[in-house]
Amino acid sequence: MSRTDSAAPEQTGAEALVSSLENVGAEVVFGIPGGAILPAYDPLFESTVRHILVRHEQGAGHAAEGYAVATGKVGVCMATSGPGATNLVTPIADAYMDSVPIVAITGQVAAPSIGTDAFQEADIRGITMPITKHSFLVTHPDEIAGAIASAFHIASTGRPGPVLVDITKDALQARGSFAWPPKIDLPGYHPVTKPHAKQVREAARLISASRRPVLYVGGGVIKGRAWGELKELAELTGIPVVTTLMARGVFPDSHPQNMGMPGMHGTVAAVGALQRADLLIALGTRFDDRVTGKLSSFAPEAKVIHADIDPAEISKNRTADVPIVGDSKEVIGELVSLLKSDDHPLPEIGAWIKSLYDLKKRYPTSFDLPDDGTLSPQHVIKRIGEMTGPDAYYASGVGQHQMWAAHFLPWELPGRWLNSGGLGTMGYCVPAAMGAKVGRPDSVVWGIDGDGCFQMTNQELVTCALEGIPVKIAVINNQSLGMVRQWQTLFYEGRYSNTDLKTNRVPDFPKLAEAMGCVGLRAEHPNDVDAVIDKALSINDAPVVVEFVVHKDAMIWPMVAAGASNDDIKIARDMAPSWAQEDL
Ligand SMILES: Cc1ncc(C[n+]2csc(CCOP(=O)(O)OP(=O)(O)O)c2C)c(N)n1
Repeated sequence: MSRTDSAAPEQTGAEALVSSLENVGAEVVFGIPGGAILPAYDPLFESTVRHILVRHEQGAGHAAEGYAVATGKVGVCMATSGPGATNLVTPIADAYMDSVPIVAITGQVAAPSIGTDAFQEADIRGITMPITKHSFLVTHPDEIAGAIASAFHIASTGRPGPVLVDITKDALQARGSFAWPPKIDLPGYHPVTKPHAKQVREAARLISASRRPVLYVGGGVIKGRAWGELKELAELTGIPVVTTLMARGVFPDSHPQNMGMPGMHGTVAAVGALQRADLLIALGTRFDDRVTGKLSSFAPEAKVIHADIDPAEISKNRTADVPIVGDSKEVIGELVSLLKSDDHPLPEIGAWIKSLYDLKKRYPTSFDLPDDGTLSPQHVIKRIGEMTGPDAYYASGVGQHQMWAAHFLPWELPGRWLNSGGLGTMGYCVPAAMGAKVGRPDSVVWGIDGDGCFQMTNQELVTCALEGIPVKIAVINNQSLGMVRQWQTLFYEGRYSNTDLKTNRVPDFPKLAEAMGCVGLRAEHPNDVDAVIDKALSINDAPVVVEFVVHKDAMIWPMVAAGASNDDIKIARDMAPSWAQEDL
């Protein structure tokens, strides 16, 4: 990029920033102004880019994530220097862990003041270095267009992720030349998308020879938009599929070959399939500890084909027998072509499939209704899904309600599920739902939140009310930090240290909702559930919060205790599945 392009028009850095956002196709920016970023807000006032004024920068970051996940486009958030920037740290880390393409733009103190402990100075680039895919510190107006164009390119290509653009105030104020498109100069950044043909052939050979293969499918297959290829591969070969927390919906739950979600709270069929497999075909997934349990005892008899766009993932946790670096759409597409040819016969897996279908039938995802007339959280979540349908977008917080949502919502379509899988960020739900609704205004967007999580970021409902973003939030109120309480029940002899939120009436969630400009509803009895969901679905001109007062002792099952082997999965307290019946 040239700093002396005489043909380029003169603009301030702030104008260059806004022009760059317009040129790169950004539709919306979630943010809050402040001193260092203030120059940028002046041209933004008249821009075609919509700015949504959030109530907390964490909300801006999660909203950018929600927008990105729901649309497949890059989400943008903006904050001032110092505390504005540090408030973005959690969503940036969240986006990094879950490979979500966002660009975070922060104001920085003027370049000569950097390092002087100037007012609201924070080295946000240094702070976020380990949790960004890349970051820029821009100190000259001529560099802004290139930094923004590069940031969008890096965030959205290869393995997606967050990119920070920190711009000094003097760079925003000074005049410089603006040229679009800028030259993007990223030496060394060439994500590999096309897999190595020899590796794919080797993978096809292993698949042909396998007798107990499993397609272990992660979020990378959604990011690669490879669900069509996945369905073709699964149906061509008959190989059973497990979909991780990040991949729910990439393969329909109603499909007989779908064994469900693997891992700590996975189904018996999914966990059992992985443990007994002789071949894992791992696609866009990272052998997360929540999936593998005790790594040394994970899938002990399996060879591993591991395909991922990020070479750093391959053999990170589990050594791959056949590593494949490439885009999931290309990898799966090429596997399908090979397995259709005579050189690579389809595997003989009839006995394996039959045994897994039996397992799935014997251990379906189910729950018991409380016998004291109180609400079952699982029933509530299931009914929300059944009454709303699979085409809606569903965000969740973190905790028991997240795991129930992962099991009981209708996961039939890809890209409808927004949750914080890697970082496990309480407070993700409300702002992520807001971002999703901004990106998908014609779709129903539900947030399934916990009473604990909701109290971390619910102020973004004010933003939703004022900006005309009619999300629907279900607060699953079990009056406690339920997931932590469950661990205390199981591993700390029921000593409930600091998990009782006492949220039976404080806060009064419907009143809080009304105070924020939303419609507030409540259901306390099983008979109220359908009526209140119906009512929520009928309101489309305001955000709705529905409090469901549920039984506080409901637990999420199945469960593999932290650090335990997946072989020790329990279907209820002290109840293990009867593996003896599995003769594989
Ligand atoms: C920011 C943050 N703080 C703490 C935790 C630890 N944590 C995980 S789940 C959970 C409880 C969540 O409670 P709630 O939102 O009521 O959901 P529930 O488990 O009851 O469904 C806590 C405290 C976390 N994941 N994130």
